[in-house]
Amino acid sequence: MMIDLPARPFAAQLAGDGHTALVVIDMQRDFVEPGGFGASLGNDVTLLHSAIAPIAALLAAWRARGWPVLHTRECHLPDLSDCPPAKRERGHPSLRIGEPGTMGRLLIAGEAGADIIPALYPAANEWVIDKPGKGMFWATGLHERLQAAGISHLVFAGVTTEVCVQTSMREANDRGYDCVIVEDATESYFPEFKRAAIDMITAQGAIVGWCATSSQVLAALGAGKNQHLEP
Ligand code: TIU
Repeated sequence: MMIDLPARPFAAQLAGDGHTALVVIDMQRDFVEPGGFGASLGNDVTLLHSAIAPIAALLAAWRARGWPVLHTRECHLPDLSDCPPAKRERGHPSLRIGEPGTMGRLLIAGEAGADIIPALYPAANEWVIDKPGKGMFWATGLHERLQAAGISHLVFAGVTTEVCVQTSMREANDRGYDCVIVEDATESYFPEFKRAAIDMITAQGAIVGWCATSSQVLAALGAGKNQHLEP
């Protein structure tokens, strides 16, 4: 069963019967809360907060259907053996990956900051993919898991639009998945970069994929407004 979805630049389809996964990228305290990695780079983390309620609504709709949900976390092993020096040494952050912040060591698996924010915390049956890169396929084995689960379509939410969301969506597109980014369920520290990333993704006949709003996705799923949850 295919589900029609009004979208940009033209109508899309989602695969029903659990073949469309909701992908929530890196809604971690380290990006969304003060004192984490995002703040260490000089960013205003409050710019990401408007995505939380739309993501909660999408999670509720997927959970109500028993459809697959996957959450990613950008993080590294405590010994940093999976963190290339080029990544750790880049730029002039106030703290580097692995250094102690107010939520533990920045972007280190198992630390409080690397975990998902409470409002969007994964359910026990949902996939949680720890990824050392910006993209969700590098060094994760995710493609094989998605293939084994029969997942053909991916609906993207999370942060940040032009970094980990865009990288993951491009990687997914190259692996043959049909991808939709949910405009109000993704955010960036740079509003102009969010706009540009979505424009790039959808240009040239949806060259990377489609863009829809959370209301369009929920309506297409028949979820209706009563599925909206407060964060
Ligand atoms: N800095 C920034 O915009 N993003 C990241 O470093 N990672 C993610 O996007 N998750």
